[in-house]
Order: sequence, then C-alpha cells, then structure tokens
Amino acid sequence: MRLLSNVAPLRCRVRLARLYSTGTSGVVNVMGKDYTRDHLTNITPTIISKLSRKLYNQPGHPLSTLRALIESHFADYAHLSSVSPIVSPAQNFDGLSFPADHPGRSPTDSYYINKHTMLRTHTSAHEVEVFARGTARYLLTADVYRRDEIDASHYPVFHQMEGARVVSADSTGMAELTADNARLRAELARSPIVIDDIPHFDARTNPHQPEHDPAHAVALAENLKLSLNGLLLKLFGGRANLGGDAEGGEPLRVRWVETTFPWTAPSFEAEVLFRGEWLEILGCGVVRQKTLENANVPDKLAWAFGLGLERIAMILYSIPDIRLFWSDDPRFAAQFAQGEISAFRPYSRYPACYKDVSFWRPDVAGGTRAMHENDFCDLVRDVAGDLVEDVTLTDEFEHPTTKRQSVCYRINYRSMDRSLSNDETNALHAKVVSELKNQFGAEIR
Ligand code: FA5
Ligand code: MG
Repeated sequence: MRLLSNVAPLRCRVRLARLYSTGTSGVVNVMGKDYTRDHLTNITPTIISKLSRKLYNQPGHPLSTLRALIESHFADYAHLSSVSPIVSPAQNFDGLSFPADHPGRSPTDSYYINKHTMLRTHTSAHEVEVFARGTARYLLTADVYRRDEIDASHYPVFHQMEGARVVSADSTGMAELTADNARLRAELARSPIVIDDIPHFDARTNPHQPEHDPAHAVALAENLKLSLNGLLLKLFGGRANLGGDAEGGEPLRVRWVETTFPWTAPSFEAEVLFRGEWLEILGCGVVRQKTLENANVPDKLAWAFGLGLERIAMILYSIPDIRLFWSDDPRFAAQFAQGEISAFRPYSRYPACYKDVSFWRPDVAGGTRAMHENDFCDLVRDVAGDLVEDVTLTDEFEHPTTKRQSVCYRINYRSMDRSLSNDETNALHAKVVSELKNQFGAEIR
C-alpha cells in the first residue's frame, strides 16, 4: 500500500505552531506514570488504552489457548509474561546491535513515549535482561506495538512469543545439544512432516559467527530448527481445518528460508504450507556473542526465536479479521473454550461504507518530517477505533511548481458487530477531516 517514500523534503515551516494537538511539550500519562513529551512522542490514546488488556491471559481466548499449547511443547522452559511493554530504545534496539540507521527505529514505524522510552516492537527487547538473569530456557509471551497500515491482517498491537535456549560454550553444552538433536531427529523421522531444509549455515549468504566453531554453529542451528519443527507439527499437524490435502492424511510441509536479524547469525524463517500458500510463521537464529556479552554471559551460546500469535491463530481458527481478537462481542468469545481449537463461525457481515479524503500532505512532529501514512492511520484509529476496516491510498500527485504533495485516502468504515447508520459514518468521517485540520493543519482539497 505504501506508494510514496516516507522521506519528503521539509516544507511549510510556517505551520509548525499549530502542529499535532498533543504537542511536543507537557506530559503524557502512560500506565499511571507521567512522561515528559518531546519531538519523538507519538503514542496515541488508542494505543494507551490497549496497554493493559493481556488477551493471552483471558481464559478461552484463542491467543490464550495457543500460548498454552506452545508452552506445553516447551514444558521444561521458564514461562514468562506480564513484562511491561514500556522499554528503552537501548533494550529494543541497541542491546541487539540494531544499526543507528535501521528503519525500525524511525518514529514512523515505532511508538515512542519520548526519546528515552518506547513501546517494545518485539519480544526480543527482553533477551539481554533474561539472559543476564541466567535463565537457560524460556518462553516469553507479550504484546508488541508497531505503527502500521490498517487492514484485515494488520493491527498496531499484536502478540509474540519469544523462545530461547542457552548452553555453555564448552564440551558439556555440545554434548547436551548433540544428545537432544539425536532424540528430536528420531522423533520427527517417525512423524507425518516433510521438511524442506536448508544448510545450517552458508559461508556466503548466511554465515556462522567468526567466534563460533563451525561444529558448534551447526549443533545450535540444528537444535533450533528441530525444536521448532516439532512445535509446528504440534500446532498444524493433522488439524481438521488445515484444508486441502492435509485432511486426506497428507503430511505437514515446513520450509526453512534464510533471513537476517541484527543480533543473530545464521538467521532463518520458518514457513508452513497452508491451503496452497506458504505462510511465514516465525523468525529465529543463533544469538550473536555480542548480545550474550551485553548480558554478561560471554561464555554461553544461545539460539532464539520469535513467533506471531495472531498470525498462527488466524490460520488455526479461521479468523478472517485481526480486529476480532479485540472484540468484546459475546458472539466472538462464546465460541471458544480454553484448550480447544475450533473454526470461527462468522456471525454476520455488516455493510461497508467507503469515504474519501484528499488533502495536501502536511508536516508533522514539530516540522521535522512530512506526514507518513502511519500518522494518518493513527489519527483514523483515534477517531474511529475498530469501526475502521481498512485505509488505502487511492491517489497521490506532486504539484509541478509548488512541489506540494496531494494524497487521497479511502477509509472503509465497517463494524464487526452491527450496522453503522449513515449519520454515524458521516459524523466519524467529519471528525477525521476536522482532526486532520486541527492536529496537523492539513489543507483539505
Ligand atoms: C521479529 O520480531 C524478531 N524479534 C524475531 C526473532 C526473535 C528473530 C529471536 C531472531 C531471534 P519479525 O518482525 O519477522 O521478527 O516478526 C516475527 C513474527 O511476528 C513474524 O514471523 C510474524 O509471525 C509476526 N509478525 C510480524 N509482524 C506482524 C504483524 N504486523 N502482524 C502480525 N504478526 C506479525
Ligand atoms: Mg519477518
């Protein structure tokens, strides 16, 4: 959906004074604490209202059942949760060796309370502190926050589970992994699963760390993949609603692909074939020694993974829209029982109502940058909450002489629970337009 690059030249500095009503001074209260605002502050009331929901603790909620299922696969791991989502950029990025110019750090992509404090964008933000406590094996379940577009599969809050295993960097650690690998390999060989594997490292495209003995790197990467193959078999294997051939007794197909993360090498993603499509389920890798040094455990080796709970739950429960996880409608909650995976039965689909808004793209964040699509989406969420189903950029152009950019967004208003009246939709849309003017000084076309 993003057609424009998010960097646009600075323009219209005169409008600075009436920018973003929430302002760059004063305080913002988050989870009972006041934080001083600054030029990075972009957390919104909608996001603040999500911070204490803990869907993964709600009995019967699909995310809670899924979490318990994954915990049962890693039964001898420490099961951690309820860790505050408020972290420092050092926890979320620096401790994990994210480069200074990594796009994830941008306030267009992440929620900042101020320059010292942000909402975690992934559960890996807690790796260093948990490693530092000496925890050898853990799973950590938490809500994570990313500024993003609005559609059926994107929501600014979602849930991840991080898993990690630490061993000593000596013959004891290697013996532990080797024995475990033999056991897991034998188990999987007897199971209905087909694994499209790739080498545990590739000197050119997915190298092991220079600090690692290649044999150690292989043992770690193999242990990581074997542990996750077993998990994917537990989650997806033999599910009646797997669709297609799987119901006819076909084995589960898992595919491993190379990727990169700043704090792991080698790094991988696992994909599962579901209804004819390969779906990315998780990212993982062998943890860089730098990360273990940051945790004061330089004489350890580790692997880690992070998986997205909504993505898996939407597949296993046939849930068509990510907003449903947040629904208070009893027709959603009453369908599910803790510990059982069952297909969601849609209760109805109410009419959609499309409304367009065209405006000259204003400057935001104290005039430091042009409005990004994620800024617009946050504004729409603050006005319309979960009554907005998706937002699409339908047109844009740059004025040949003034170089001002014009954009047109189409907002699809649709409730999951009821029919919206025309009056209600018109009022919501009028509020979006007036907030665009008030908060950002946008000129409507
Ligand atoms: C990460 O977040 C890494 N922290 C994963 C990791 C952990 C790597 C430990 C190495 C070691 P990524 O951004 O790809 O990576 O997200 C991981 C998973 O979260 C994805 O595979 C997907 O299942 C889920 N996910 C990512 N973005 C979204 C989204 N916008 N909505 C729902 N699920 C998402
Ligand atoms: Mg990914």
